[in-house]
Amino acid sequence: MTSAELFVKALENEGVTHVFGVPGEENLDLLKALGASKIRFVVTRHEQAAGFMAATVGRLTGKAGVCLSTLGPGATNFTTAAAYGQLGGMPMLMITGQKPIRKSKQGRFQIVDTIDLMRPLTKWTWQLVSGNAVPARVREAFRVAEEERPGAVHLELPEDVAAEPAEGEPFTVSRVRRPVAEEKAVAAAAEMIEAAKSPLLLIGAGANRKLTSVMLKEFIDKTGIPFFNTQQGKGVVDERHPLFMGTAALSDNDYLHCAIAKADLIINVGHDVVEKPPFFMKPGGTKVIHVNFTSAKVDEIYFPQLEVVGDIANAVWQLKERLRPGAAWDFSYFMKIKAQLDAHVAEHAADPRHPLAPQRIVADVRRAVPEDGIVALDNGMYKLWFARNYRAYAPNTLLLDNALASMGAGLPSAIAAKMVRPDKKIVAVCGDGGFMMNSQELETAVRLGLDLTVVIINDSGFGMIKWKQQSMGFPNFGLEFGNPDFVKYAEAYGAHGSRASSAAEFGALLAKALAGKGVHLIEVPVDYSENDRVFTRELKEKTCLL
Ligand SMILES: Cc1ncc(C[n+]2csc(CCOP(=O)(O)OP(=O)(O)O)c2C)c(N)n1
Ligand SMILES: [Mg+2]
Repeated sequence: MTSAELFVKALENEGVTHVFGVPGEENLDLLKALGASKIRFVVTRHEQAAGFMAATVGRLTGKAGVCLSTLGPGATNFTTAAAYGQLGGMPMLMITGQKPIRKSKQGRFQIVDTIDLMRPLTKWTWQLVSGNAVPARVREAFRVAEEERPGAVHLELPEDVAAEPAEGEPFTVSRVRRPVAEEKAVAAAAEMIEAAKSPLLLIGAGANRKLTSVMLKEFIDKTGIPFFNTQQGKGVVDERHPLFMGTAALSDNDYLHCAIAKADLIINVGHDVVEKPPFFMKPGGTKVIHVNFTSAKVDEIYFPQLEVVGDIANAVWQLKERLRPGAAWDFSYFMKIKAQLDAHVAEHAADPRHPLAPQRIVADVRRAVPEDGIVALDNGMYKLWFARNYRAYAPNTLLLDNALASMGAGLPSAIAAKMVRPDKKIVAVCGDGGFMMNSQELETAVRLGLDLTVVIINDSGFGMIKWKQQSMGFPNFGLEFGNPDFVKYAEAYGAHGSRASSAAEFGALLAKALAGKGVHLIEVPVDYSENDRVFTRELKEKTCLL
């Protein structure tokens, strides 16, 4: 047995089903071992895409997704995906090759210090120097990647180490129960919530765990406390719930912020400060109870007054068991704001204009996608519209990145979602900018025979930055580009291409694509004048209801 074969045995032992990547000659022993295993090796057309796919597998399954690249340029191409997994709290393992470490005929050709390169981007990075260390290092890699808070890890397997004989068996995967919140902390939190007048529950990314989602629903139903979420907390509790107050896609000035300003206490379950702030704390303002696996990272805008640290699902359950309705609880103002927000979100949902209003695009996608269908967003202006206006009905049904907020992940994450959730309808929503950053993966999707719909929102520019530029009063400069003919582009890959030539046609094309086989690309032109009208003017100028 070679170290490479033992490595693959260890991956199998961890339950790995897919490895995504672009191999180089330094990976050939590992590739051979993968070829002989049950694990599916998925060739991608860029390492960054392979990394986004591995991170998405981790996000959807809770088990580290795995990707593979060569040394030097392959490893440097992994860096954005490493940051994506790391900031996004998605467990992933990156494996890179390296020239032989004992004796190399190639001098320093292609060599960068990949271990040091990965250090600031991962939870753990390690070079294997002996085959016999494989079982321990692989187990440690998975343990670290999957442990709260999850993230990226990296192992370097040099060419000579991969080829050498190795002995041993993979380590048994141990089951760990997380420590639970201390009873006194829970009692103090319950007391604070009971004494509040208008408490509000915030659901963040860390609450996106199966059991937590169930507990939160019970907590809300029992207490009647209204809730809102962060972008990465979307869908943890069904957003059709009558107590759902919206998503904090903006940090301030949204309708939701009227409610936040009126709340005297926010019970923050699982929010991670790596996300764009859902609101700004002010000294002497609304108090916050931090409920999370780990203690709060404090800064100028986040300094909770009480912390309940431990397994989140258990903490929410303990709180639910203990809480009695507060004598002064009054949620009537929140319900007024909810009605106002719901009416605002419904505006323009059937707007007939062409190019389409972003609100119409969101509403049409929601109408077309089944309850458990998954929408994977790339990063651009439409992400704000989806985060505010799209109602997610189940956990992980709106995959967006509000941590690194990198362009280019929409299509790769949709591909990965389809691979681990083959029974679900999957739609990637990308801007014309972000799509073109990894559009080569259309070939991967077609080659894999996936049924996938890709929506491209076309404004011939970097719309999000154009909106910011405009709202700063700067002249329009440096943010516009031309696009390929997207219909022909799709067809060149063997995908189906179409263009929405009217507002009504968009919904029809979506329905057809979702019912059909193969990869469907739908180009939809967007009218981004709504960005300025709603975000810069309407929201900033409105005053909160009394
Ligand atoms: C890799 C990367 N580069 C740059 C940015 C900065 N950025 C954020 S949104 C955006 C524009 C995105 O354009 P597009 O994908 O066309 O979406 P649109 O905003 O036009 O809808 C840019 C350049 C980023 N987030 N990620
Ligand atoms: Mg654009």
